[in-house]
Amino acid sequence: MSAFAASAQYSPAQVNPEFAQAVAGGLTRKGQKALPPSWFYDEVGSALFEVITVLPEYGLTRAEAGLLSKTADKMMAEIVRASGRPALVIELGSGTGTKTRHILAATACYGSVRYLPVDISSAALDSCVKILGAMHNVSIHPIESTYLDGIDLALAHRKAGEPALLLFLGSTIGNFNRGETASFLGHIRKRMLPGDYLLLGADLVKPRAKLLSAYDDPIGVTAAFNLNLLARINRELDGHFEISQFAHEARYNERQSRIEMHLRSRIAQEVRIGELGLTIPFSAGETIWTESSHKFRVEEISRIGRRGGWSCVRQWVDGEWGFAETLFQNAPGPK
Ligand code: AVI
Repeated sequence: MSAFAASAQYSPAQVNPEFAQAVAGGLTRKGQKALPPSWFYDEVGSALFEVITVLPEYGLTRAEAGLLSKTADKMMAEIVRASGRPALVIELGSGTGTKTRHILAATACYGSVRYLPVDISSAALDSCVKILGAMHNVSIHPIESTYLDGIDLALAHRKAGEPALLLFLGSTIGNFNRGETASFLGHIRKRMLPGDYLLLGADLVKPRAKLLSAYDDPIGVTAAFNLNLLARINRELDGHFEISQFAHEARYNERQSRIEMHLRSRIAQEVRIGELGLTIPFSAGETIWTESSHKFRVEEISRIGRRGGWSCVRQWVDGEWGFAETLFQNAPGPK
């Protein structure tokens, strides 16, 4: 692609100041260049992620959907018996909400439900409304926001005495730094009331080869998902990345039990980003770290929740792929 072709797609009307700031900060920092994974999900990235979820090598989403379809009715009966019907279901990083259907259907059996998906991607929220919009007894109120602000906005919909159920599915918790997970769950809990629930989906540690093919699939969908971040910079920030001069790379860090995704510069090059007024130098082989995807042990998940102040109610495990769904409650007690 020529520099002209790269900037020809650029549309100045699209500049998002937070994206501009994240790119400028991540590409000019000393040492390892990095971009936060939350910026993967523009319209193209969200569509590519949907394709990833049906790849034979990426069993995560299928495993979670299978677990939820088997357990949602029993889980909801247990919640209703203990605390009453959760008329408010909030989901963080909802994506298109496909796997959420099982939970909503089980909840809607007991009466009407207000479903509040929270996502920073308007594209993901649009398809969530399309996919789940026609469910019986379910009204959808999408919230385009970061997670913590989104929870506050969503909880403003609570009527007195209603328990809320917060969903954090798809192992998005794995995209946080390990040191931040317990404190993030603690920040969530402090926003909620005693008796509220959290359902957390987390991918489990599994053999290196299985993980590497899940994050470096043979037909290159994950590579396209990763490289789209550079294409997004071209489109939205007048970037001049030659996409073919970067390669997708997935590494497994055994010590940290995490997949690390990088974009490797194939040559020494300089890349101009017009909207930022920056020219970014790359040495041959240098990488931009774009995502960490942590994998957990079952007992580690309940421990992290407890460190965030939650009580573990129950866990369900899919042993075939290796995925766990954990139901926590914000038990009454000291805040
Ligand atoms: C959204 N998140 C949990 C996915 C994951 O597995 O970490 C994103 C993803 N990255 C590459 N493939 C899928």
